[in-house]
Amino acid sequence: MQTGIIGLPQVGKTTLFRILTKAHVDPAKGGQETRVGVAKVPEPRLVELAKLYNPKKITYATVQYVDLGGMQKERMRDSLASLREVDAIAHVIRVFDDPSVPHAEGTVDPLRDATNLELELILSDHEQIDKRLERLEKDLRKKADKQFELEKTVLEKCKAHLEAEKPLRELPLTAEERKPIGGFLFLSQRPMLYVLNLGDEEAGELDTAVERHKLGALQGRPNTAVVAVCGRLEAELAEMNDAEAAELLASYGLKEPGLNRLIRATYDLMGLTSFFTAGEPEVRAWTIHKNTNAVKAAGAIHSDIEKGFIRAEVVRWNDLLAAGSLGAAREKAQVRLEGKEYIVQEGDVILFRHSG
Ligand SMILES: Nc1nc2c(ncn2[C@@H]2O[C@H](COP(=O)(O)OP(=O)(O)OP(=O)(O)O)[C@@H](O)[C@H]2O)c(=O)[nH]1
Ligand SMILES: [Mg+2]
Repeated sequence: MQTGIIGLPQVGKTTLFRILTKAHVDPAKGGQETRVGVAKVPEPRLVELAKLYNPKKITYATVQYVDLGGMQKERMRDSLASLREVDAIAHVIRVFDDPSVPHAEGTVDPLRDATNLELELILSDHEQIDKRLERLEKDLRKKADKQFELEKTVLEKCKAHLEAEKPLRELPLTAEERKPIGGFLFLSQRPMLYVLNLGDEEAGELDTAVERHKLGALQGRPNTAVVAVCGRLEAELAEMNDAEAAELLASYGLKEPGLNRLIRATYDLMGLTSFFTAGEPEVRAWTIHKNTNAVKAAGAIHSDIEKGFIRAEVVRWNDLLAAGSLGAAREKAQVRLEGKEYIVQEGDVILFRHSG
């Protein structure tokens, strides 16, 4: 699962990418190159669980980010084409004011930038739908076909939605409607994370950034999330040791880096969630799609465990912590035996029993 980082030139994409993925980025390479990196999903509960097991290893869940470079007007088409590969989009929007950093549009106007880029996605999908509809109509004139009829109906519904300048991620579709258009990689259908890149001076007021900058229009929409970060400040944090970073955060009245919230928001938008496994060798978070059943979740660990699945022993992470060990949790009847169809819940600690 990949999230593509996009935005106008010089809004702070690479700064964010670098700190998200702790990647070393050669500044001399400029803004045009695509970079892929992996970010750890912050999970304080893993550290808590590790206190029970003293494991050799703690393994975090990860998400991949792709820095797609700036969306210059003249190469918009190329930029959009590379977006088809990603599962979600993080649009970095410049809110910080800094005369030494040039702005592609001349002035800082976050809502304008968000709206304009959204329109590009909408136009690209509209064009793709128009082409497909033309083709479908031709084929349907030659011979009736139920599948094609259904596809046409759904595409027309999508088209009307796009013509109202609304992205497809906000169009509710039934499972049946989704099927015939599943093969199209519509851009405006991707979950969208708006990343507001604020100036350092706003670090203490991240929670109210949306209101202060009158960006309420971006919030509360389906398959969309908004997070505020201070890109440059976060970059400074990333260079410090833990104690220094904690001190700087505290001086701004912050408990954790904004990046943690950003990564969690991405994870959530992509419909992902985690369960844990815990033992002496390793305490680990595993990534699954929400609403995954136990046998499929076992497959996230190893296909052999999925194949030989007998049952899952499941305990809530906080019950396990409070009990102090799996044995103690069993005695308190907090460990449930679940079968293949059990829907794994966020924060479950699972021990899979399997044959082979
Ligand atoms: N004042 C201020 N400057 C920032 C902030 N975030 C990034 N910058 C600066 O803005 C400039 C561009 O940052 P990048 O991260 O390279 O931006 P980009 O979006 O990757 O740029 P391109 O790849 O060229 O499109 C750099 O000089 C950063 O130091 C911020 O929060 N505040
Ligand atoms: Mg860049």
